[in-house]
Amino acid sequence: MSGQKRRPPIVGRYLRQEVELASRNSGMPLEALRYDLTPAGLHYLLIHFDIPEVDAFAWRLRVGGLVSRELSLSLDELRRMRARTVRVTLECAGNGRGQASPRYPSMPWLEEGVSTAEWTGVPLSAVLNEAGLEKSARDIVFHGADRGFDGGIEHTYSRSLKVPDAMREEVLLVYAMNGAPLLPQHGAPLRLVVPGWYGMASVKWLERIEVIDTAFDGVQQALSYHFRQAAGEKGVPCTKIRVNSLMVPPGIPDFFGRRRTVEAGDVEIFGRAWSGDGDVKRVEFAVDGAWQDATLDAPAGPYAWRGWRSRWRAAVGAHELRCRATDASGAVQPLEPPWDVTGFGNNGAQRVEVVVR
Ligand SMILES: Nc1nc2c(c(=O)[nH]1)N[C@H]1C(S)=C(S)[C@@H](COP(=O)(O)O)O[C@H]1N2
Ligand SMILES: [Mo]
Repeated sequence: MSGQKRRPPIVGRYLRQEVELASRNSGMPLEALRYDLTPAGLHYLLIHFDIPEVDAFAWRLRVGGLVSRELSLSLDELRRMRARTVRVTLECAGNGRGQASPRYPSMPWLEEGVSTAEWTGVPLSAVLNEAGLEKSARDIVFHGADRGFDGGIEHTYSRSLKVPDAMREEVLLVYAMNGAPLLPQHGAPLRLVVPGWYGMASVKWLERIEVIDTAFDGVQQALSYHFRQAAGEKGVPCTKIRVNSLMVPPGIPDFFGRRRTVEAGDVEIFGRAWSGDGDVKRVEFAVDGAWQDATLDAPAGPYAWRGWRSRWRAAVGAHELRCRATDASGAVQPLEPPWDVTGFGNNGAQRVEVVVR
């Protein structure tokens, strides 16, 4: 499947199809970086097909395949199980794609495909233990209720995890977001949340869990969501979120083009940094290429973004502000977008153009 022909890259203007995708899949406005927990209505969205119609009363989660006991669980039955809440920063693997040139024709995120919520649900491991995995179990497949075409192939949105990744205690079957019932656009009545991994792993509108003894070869697993230097390569699967950071753009924006105007004097810059591969250890902030360490807020949990701040003495003129984070694995954000054929994993340092008056 990896040899499948993909769409050719684009240099220049956005296509009508990209604008359509961008209108359906809203991003988080960068000023919402201020909230520790992104209000549900400001949380970014990525919906490949249509939001499916699901009747929560008739709905059941089916668990089958290589298990000792097949399960069929209602929402009430899941709600009666021991619940857990985890604060998680989700980021779309395609975040930043729209800044690369040439770019891959898909959702043209600039940098707003990231948000943080508190997700409540049942640990996936509890349900899998209840079903009892057979010795031969290799992949756990999660099937959503949504269906469509990509690259000419009709499929249901389905993704898999290997058994050790699925059994991590913080991987949840989620029915509530920020303390309220899950909204239709975020996967109601039940979704998977895989903390630390790019968003594609967190399957929404979950209907069926299937345990298999082979490597799952669905479109969203085996064809899409791979880092590739060149088209046609097998590639490396997207998993953990790369270290990344953003700032709230200071001052006030222009309606068309969003260039910032800032008053001269002391400006407090605030932002967030996150990584799926260890805690954020350092954030640096730069004005016109002069880097300095920012001050980190207290960590907000192993899977949530961390606040940072820096003071800027803004002098009259045009300036470029940037930020970059380093995580516990030693990874640092690159200054330019790392190359990837389909535009995944762009954690290149943010650029904010401002005019100080
Ligand atoms: N069933 C299903 N699950 C899905 C998707 C989808 O299109 N269908 N999109 C995935 C992608 S690519 C991302 S980034 C996250 C986005 O979750 P959110 O819309 O709740 O922010 O959901 C993931 N789960
Ligand atoms: Mo995504």
